[in-house]
Amino acid sequence: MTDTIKMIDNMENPRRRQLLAGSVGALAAAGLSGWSSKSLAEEAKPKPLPVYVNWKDADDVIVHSSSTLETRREAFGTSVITPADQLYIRNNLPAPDASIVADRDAWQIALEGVKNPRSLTVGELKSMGLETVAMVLQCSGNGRGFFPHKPSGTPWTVGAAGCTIWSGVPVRAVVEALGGVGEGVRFMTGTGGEKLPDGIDPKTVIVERSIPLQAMNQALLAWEMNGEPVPMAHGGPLRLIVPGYYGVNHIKYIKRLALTAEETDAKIQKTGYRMSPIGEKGNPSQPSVLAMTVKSWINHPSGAGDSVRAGLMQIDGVAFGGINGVKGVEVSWDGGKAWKEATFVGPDMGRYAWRQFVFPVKLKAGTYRFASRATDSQGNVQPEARVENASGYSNTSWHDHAVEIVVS
Ligand SMILES: Nc1nc2c(c(=O)[nH]1)N[C@H]1C(S)=C(S)[C@@H](COP(=O)(O)O)O[C@H]1N2
Ligand SMILES: [Mo]
Repeated sequence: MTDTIKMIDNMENPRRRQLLAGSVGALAAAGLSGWSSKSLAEEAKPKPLPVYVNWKDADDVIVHSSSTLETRREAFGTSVITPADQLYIRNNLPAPDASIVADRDAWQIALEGVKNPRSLTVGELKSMGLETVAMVLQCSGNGRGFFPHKPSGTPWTVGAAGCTIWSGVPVRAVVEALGGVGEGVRFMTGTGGEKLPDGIDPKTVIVERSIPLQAMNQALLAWEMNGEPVPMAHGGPLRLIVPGYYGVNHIKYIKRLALTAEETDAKIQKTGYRMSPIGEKGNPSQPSVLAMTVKSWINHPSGAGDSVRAGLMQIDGVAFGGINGVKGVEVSWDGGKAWKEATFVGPDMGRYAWRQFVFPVKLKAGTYRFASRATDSQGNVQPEARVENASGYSNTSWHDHAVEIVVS
């Protein structure tokens, strides 16, 4: 027992070691021979948090750019729910001004494609129904960093995802209150409330996504995340939540929800977020990035040169089914030759949430390749291979997500 605890203590903060190793590497790469305190400090400095998310935990996130923040792999795993200050950020347009959350209840959303279309305020929505759902919010580009053809876009590894709790009114309750679904409707189309840049065709930049109408059954218009008013950076005052679907479909600061006969012709739908063959541009005949499929990964040890002492150790990670629930997860320590069932720990927060798993293992000195492979409630097994595609979407490959650990 004591040994186990010591072992875990050793692994406690691999991040700090990695940061150190990283800064030395950066110095070497920059070819800095002479020592100067100024260049040392500059080279070691990670990008600062952008102002609109300066409340994030700087130790737990990687700042890729002002519109992309990733949760560090080592930061996951202490609780099922990803705290707001660790959760990733992805903005296709600059984030709106903080003034949009000054009077949250006054925010308006236009409801269209129902029998009685009208605008409603968040204040009004709050009296129309209330449901809560725990779900994995995951960018479709999560895992892009593992694609060998280096797609353009943020090279996320595992941290463009989090498990979050959302509260709001079910979309179907709002639609019913407005007389029900209009004629010929096949899609639910949400529009983001960002101010669009002047002098550009709005269709090329607007965040507007169409989702098959059936997703309406589990969708919410949410004003709370993890028990707090939704932070502006995560879509406050009001966000469309579509459990089981990739992140891009969860429209932040939503200003219009339309039930439509056709998909929007906004670029983000028409040619963006398509599973296009490598070397080809996106087009509407290719599958759009919609429902998520079964996936898991190991968070501790986190790889990246993690060095752990021989003996008994605990492996942990997360597993989720995407549009389905998750049924189980196996772990391999030899790169996927042998597999053993891992144990889920902590609460089961429902079909759309992830579950944490643990796998105690006793290891001799050597190099190991740990992988995890989840199975969903329908028996679908997380695949070994990624589906190759130009933009690096939907990577669920267990092989790509494996971590190499040196035990000494
Ligand atoms: N209005 C709006 N909604 C949006 C986006 C955006 O840029 N604007 N980005 C989408 C993408 S690609 C993702 S992955 C998620 C990111 O959500 P988060 O920043 O709250 O983590 O929001 C989605 N919804
Ligand atoms: Mo995304």
